[in-house]
Amino acid sequence: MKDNKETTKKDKQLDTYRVDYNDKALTTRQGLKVNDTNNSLKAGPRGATLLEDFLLREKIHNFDHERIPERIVHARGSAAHGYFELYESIEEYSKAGIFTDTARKTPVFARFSTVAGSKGSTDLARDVRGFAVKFYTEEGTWDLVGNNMPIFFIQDAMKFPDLIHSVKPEPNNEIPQAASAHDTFYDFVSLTTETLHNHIWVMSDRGIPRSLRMMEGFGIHTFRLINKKGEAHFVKFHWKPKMGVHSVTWDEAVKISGADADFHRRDLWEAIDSGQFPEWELGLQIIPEADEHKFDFDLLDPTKLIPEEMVPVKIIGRMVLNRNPDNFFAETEQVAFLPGNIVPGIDFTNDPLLQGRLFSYRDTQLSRLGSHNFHQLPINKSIAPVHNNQRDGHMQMEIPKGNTAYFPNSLGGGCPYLSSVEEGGFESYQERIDADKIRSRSESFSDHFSQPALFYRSLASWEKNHVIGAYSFELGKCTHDHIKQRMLWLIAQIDEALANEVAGNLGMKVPDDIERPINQAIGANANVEEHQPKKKKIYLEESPELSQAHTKFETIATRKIAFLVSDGFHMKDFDAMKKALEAENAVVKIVAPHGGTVVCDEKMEYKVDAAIMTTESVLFDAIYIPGGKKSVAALLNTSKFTKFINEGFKHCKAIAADDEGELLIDASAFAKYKKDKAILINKGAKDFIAAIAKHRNWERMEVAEKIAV
Ligand code: HDD
Repeated sequence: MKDNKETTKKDKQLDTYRVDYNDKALTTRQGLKVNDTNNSLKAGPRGATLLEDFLLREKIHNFDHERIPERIVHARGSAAHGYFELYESIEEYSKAGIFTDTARKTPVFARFSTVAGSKGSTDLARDVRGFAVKFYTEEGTWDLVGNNMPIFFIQDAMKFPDLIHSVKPEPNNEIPQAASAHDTFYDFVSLTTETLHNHIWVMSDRGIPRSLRMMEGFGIHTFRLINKKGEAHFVKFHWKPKMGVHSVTWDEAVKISGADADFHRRDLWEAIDSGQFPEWELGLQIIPEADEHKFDFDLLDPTKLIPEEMVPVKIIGRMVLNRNPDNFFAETEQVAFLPGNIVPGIDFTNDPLLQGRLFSYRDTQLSRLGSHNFHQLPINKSIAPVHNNQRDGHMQMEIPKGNTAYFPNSLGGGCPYLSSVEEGGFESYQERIDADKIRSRSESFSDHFSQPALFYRSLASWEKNHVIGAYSFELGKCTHDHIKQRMLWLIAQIDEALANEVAGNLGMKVPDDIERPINQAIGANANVEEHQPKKKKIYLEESPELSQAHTKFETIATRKIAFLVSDGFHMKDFDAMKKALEAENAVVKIVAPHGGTVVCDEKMEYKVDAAIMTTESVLFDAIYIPGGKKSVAALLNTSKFTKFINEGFKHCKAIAADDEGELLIDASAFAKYKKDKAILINKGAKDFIAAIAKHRNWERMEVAEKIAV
């Protein structure tokens, strides 16, 4: 492994907890050396087993308690260590050390997750992805707990349990796992129009990323930055992946879930392990306080984004993930993110979703991790020193000295002492509030259609087709017609053509009108028409930044290319292509009719990476078939190779062949589409590399859909 030699302060701290079992004797938990861990203590070889057996009791007792409750949402996750570094100080906006000191490398731990599925569910579920980053800053820990979509489903934390109960498996039979395509979710969505914006993002390609390394991250809420003078600016946080934003198709997602349910986890692990460190740039949308009411939507409404064309994203630094965890449980499972963890220079706003989160995360760690001392676990421990009068409780790991545990005190010399703002003491932003206490929602939160419509308008035609497919699949899985009808009517408020396409696939018609969903959030007595105007506001015709067609297509690093070969393949073709791809840091894998080795026409032996029966086309980004009569004849003899390339074509991937390799294409379902610009026969490595960098040839989609595999 190409490890990053620089160790951060956090890494040094973790090192004091790491235990290496190499060359060590097996012991009990008390350090007693053990001479037999295979047999229990018995009265005679055939028993009875004796209660005295403390070795048996300790081993079984520990095993019985190995599991902790999984996270109530975001249970399935993968994480890595790394660092954040700042390109330029933004001291005019924030006094946070992480945003002013360009000499620092702030250690981070980032965890990516799906939302609905259990800990052991597939990575490729259609879902939002969590994007949580723990910054171990010199001034204390800052957690930016976001998602890969810039908006959320609901506007008020009060609705979170309802949202999650509707999407999770249904309570009577615990079906379906890691899937939103069921009645209860659409019952809720169709009655809660504020969900439509986040929902259409999930229906888009953003809901099925190619890799955790190829998705954006967003802080979602509007936060505040505070500078040294105490002045505030509103801010939205963005993570922009260096590799661009790329996705798989739904057909691939379904098949990957069967072929390799750990596809994203493995991809992240292998990239870091091979020294191809994933990287994101941190960007800010900064809004002066004076502009708070300048927009057609409310900055405090987490179901709204600020189009980048209206407020550009200012790139200020980068995060690099360069080290895999040593232990999944101790690090990835025990890490506890709290949106309430902030540092001087960053502050909250009155976004009602954010305010509720400030309670929920600390609370949930208690049932998950079992003790309010979870901040002392190595992965959660701050690198800034911790001194306070909070005491005791389950699993206290420290030994606070002295006889005072209160403030003020004189017996302890007044310690631990308070810090002024100048000395780094945290002070909340002094926002003036003069209001009645009411249980209600602001009128400014009531437009639920304009932004999903903007999102849909901004997509490329192939992205729109994917959205149609996703809605059709999801609603097709619902069993109640009245739920489907409500959804169709609502989709029509976003885009009528979209709703008509989906209705056609469902064998239904878009209803002219429906019994209006009474949005409980706004109030049962509210005039729904007035609050959710059928006529959408168009404050921007399109926002190109929302489409993946405008992402980066610069690199093929870490892309996986399947080389289909059998004995007798042309070594010259093979070696030249492999060398060219590996020079770009792509990963070449030999797929052959059998495991073991294959022999080329020059009698050299090559190790097979995967026998065809153990792998699938959906696990690769592109396919290459070198020449060699005998080799290609063997591929033609094993029908799964034809299926392999048919699927590659269907999923719009680049396919290259040299010499006799073309015969496999001639035998495929797409033989008549050889002129496709990502089918490269005897074209050399350069064109193949360019086609792989494009991720997919989406222009092929119309014919690709006709390929039956
Ligand atoms: Fe949440 C976990 C992201 C709203 C309650 N949430 C959790 C994680 C992410 C998010 C990424 C996993 C963190 C990890 O890797 O450990 N959640 C969000 C975003 C939201 C959001 C971006 C809206 C903008 N969440 C939200 C609300 C509530 C919660 C409104 C409750 C009122 N979320 C939780 C939780 C979890 C959680 C139940 C489960 C595990 C945990 O906190 O640590 O407290």
